[in-house]
Amino acid sequence: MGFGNDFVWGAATASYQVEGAAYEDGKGLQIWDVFCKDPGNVFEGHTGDVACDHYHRYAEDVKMMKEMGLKAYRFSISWARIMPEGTGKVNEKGLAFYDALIDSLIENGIQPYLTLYHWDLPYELYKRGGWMNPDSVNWFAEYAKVVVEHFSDRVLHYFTFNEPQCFIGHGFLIGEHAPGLKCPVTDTFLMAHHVMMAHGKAVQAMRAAAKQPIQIGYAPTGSMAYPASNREEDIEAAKKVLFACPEDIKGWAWNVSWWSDPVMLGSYPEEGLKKYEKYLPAIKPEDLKLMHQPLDFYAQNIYNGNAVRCSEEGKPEFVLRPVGAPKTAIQWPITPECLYWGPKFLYERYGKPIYITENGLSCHDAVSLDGKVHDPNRIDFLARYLHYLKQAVEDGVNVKGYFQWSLMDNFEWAKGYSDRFGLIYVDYQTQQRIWKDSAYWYRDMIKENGKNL
Ligand code: IFM
Repeated sequence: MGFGNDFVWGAATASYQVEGAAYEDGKGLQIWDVFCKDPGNVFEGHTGDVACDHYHRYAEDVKMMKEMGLKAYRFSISWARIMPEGTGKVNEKGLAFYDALIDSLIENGIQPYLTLYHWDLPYELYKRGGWMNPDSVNWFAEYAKVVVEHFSDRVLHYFTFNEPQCFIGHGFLIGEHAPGLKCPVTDTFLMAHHVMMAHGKAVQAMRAAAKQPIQIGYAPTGSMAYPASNREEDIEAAKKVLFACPEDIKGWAWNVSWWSDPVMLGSYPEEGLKKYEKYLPAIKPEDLKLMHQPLDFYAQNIYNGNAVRCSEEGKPEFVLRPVGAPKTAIQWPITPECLYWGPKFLYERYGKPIYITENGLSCHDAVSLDGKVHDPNRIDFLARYLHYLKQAVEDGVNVKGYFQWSLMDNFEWAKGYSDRFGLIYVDYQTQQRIWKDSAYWYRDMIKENGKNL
């Protein structure tokens, strides 16, 4: 068995992390353009002004994707590039860039998978209150309509939001990401409510505007939980933890069920409604109805997880990782099991085909004396994680595709260029792309459709 012949092997990026051309061709400002200007916000004052210069080098990048055998490329649209003020006027030059990228992908046999929002809120909308403003629901739907009207003759797969956990949690609660605010918890629940309504309204607008049937999903993230053993009690304990609502209120956004239940099931989780009661906005039945639009698939970004067991008292408890357990350069734990149990639990709960829309790691990559980039740790990571994903598929989890994060090294938000997540190494001084060993490994793995995993 294993992966079906139609399994979608891909790689992902996001607009601000790779495009550059931050002030070109009529693009409007977005919150990261502004945030990066202030000393101290981003590692060593890095910005995404140039990033990987994908805006000018997309043709070369698509060529690499083809050589790698990618079936699909997941990228995001910069909202402010095509609607400089967020609403109203459309910037034809912005559309032209994505037209050229999409056409080039299709000519090379690579399916475009388009994310509407990967964290770069137009600055003009931020000035109007951003996600705090109830009008944000309509702004996002208007933008979604423009995108689908224009691209749905060629693009069939869409994601509304990428990782709402991060852009609300890191951006508006902890303040480590743009726009760098530490808002009251109450405000962040209101923003989350609007984001999920915006998702729903956008889905309606997209279906109405589509020139042919399109497929739409949603791409949240979260730490997975996996059982410490195959005991039934441990499996149940892990599942409980995965969908639990965190106690730590400042960490509430790091939550799977709060962000996914309304969208996938039409209700907020009971546990969260009780726990977070004093912070919540008025929740109207029609809001939940709007959030809960029929979707074609569920997507999840999965990087790591925690082992959980059932304690002697019958309660879920985390199992400490052994001293010296492996971790990535960015200090995230390496826990391949999460790519079996995460999709399995999510599929059981939400019942939709699943895409893994991000998975990967940063390594301390460097060009060696032989001019190559040797990254055995990335190959080992991928082999282990994909082995578990394959098992999930074999056990009946309907996984449609997998997108490696990331196609190439890029701007890692507050960490600037200090963390390298790519299959392709980018020399930021010359913009030279160098295939890491893992890129060749990924190419070969795709060629054999994961048979040797
Ligand atoms: O680079 C990010 C991406 O933008 C969102 N998901 C996690 C990646 C690695 O941190």
